[in-house]
Amino acid sequence: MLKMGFRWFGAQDDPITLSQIRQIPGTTQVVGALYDVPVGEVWPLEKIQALKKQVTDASLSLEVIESVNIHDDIKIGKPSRDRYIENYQQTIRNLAKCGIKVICYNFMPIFDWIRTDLAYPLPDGSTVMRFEHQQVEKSPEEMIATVQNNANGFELPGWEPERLARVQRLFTDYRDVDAAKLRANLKYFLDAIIPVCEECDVKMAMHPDDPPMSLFGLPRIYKNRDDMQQILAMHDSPYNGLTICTGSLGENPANDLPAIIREFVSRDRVPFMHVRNIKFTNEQGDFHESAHLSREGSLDMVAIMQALHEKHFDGYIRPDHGRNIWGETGRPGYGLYDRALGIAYLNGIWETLDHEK
Ligand SMILES: [Mn+2]
Repeated sequence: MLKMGFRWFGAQDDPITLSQIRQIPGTTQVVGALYDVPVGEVWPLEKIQALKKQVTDASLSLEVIESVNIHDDIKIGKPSRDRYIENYQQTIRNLAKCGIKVICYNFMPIFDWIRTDLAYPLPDGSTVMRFEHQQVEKSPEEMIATVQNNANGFELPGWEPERLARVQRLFTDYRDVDAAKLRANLKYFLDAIIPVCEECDVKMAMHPDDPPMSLFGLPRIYKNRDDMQQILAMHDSPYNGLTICTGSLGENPANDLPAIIREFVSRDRVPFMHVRNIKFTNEQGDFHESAHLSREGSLDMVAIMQALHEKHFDGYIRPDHGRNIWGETGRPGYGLYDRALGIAYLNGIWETLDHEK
């Protein structure tokens, strides 16, 4: 059985309710987070307990957190990082007390993920997020302005306005951080937190860089199979794990997703999967997101699920960004309907694979 989950942004910020999530067939997990704790501060136990209670009162489980974001000082390697790492350790302990098993995080400088259009219309009238290489040739500020004007009034995860206001200063801070330095800073972080994870039985699951390529001169260190190997080797423990996001890694057509899944799932280092499709629109690798169904995009979703099935994947999984459809005015990529359709589809593939066995 897949431990199927649905990302939820909390009662304050998400127009989708827990009772709606509860009604999606085969969905038992909520993938949640606290959104009102500033990056770098300790997540208070009472607040996590309150979130946990909301979710369990709705007959759902909360075992995966996405994300506990990492303060830029840790990624840059400033002396102040030690204080933020101590806070992170305490957050892990507090989450463990509430039964959290997996923490998804990313190690991307400045930008959490980048799209150049958040509501690109498809011929069927739905809207999706899109990425055009030409757009990122602009200045970061111009790109941010484009993206924010198009977010339907929602604040996007990792794109907090107060953080983006400091974007110019962040670029200066990251000036001397190349890929080698960023890797060294990740290792420093992992060496400090993985022993706490082992003690608390909480697995870390790093999310790939999205898109998996360097933009605006910023380094990217989780782009492909070799990067994954390096991250795992930095601190060899089953608690130092990876999120495989088929959309993010799939944005580079050179990434062989079924092979990557087979390799790292059989090593038991993939506690969390994000499964979504994307569609390439030209030779330059511009793409837009799509419905999960294989023929709506460029990825072979059956081959992806087959690889997971073959390696007896028993971790947590969720559909990822969907289209905005049926008149829903939700957060770009995170509407109810298309992600629910995604779950039905992924569960259908899985059930078929179970039967064939
Ligand atoms: Mn993802």
